[in-house]
Amino acid sequence: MRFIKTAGLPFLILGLFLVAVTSGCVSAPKPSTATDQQLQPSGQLVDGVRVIKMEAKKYEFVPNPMIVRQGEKVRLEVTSLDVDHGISIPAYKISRKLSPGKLEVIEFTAEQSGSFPTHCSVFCGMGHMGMSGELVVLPSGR
Ligand SMILES: [Cu+2]
Repeated sequence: MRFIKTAGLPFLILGLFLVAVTSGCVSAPKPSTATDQQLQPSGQLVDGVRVIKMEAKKYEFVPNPMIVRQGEKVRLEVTSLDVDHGISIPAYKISRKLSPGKLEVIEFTAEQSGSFPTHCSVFCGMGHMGMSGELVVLPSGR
């Protein structure tokens, strides 16, 4: 047991964590982080599709971050409330122009987990460069 008490302990914890994650076992002990508890998927599930109604306006996206689960089919329903904007999520090869008042529907499958930057892709004014956000794809195996 001396091995476990010394250098082995971090690896033991990591191993348990990996087993819990990869097995998809909900009840297995797993280090709980603030992130796990705070992040709830955005929008709602409609017929198995994660539907998120989004607004773009000077100079933000709402909601931000958008949170989905890995493997989900996602439908973003995005509308600009003021001027021309764009929404770009490079990691998912998504780029769409947003005209004021016009609903844009963007569909994709959240295959890759992680945190991915999003940004406005159409110049919209002085705050354009700061108009960014984040897509968070929670790993499956919750
Ligand atoms: Cu912009």
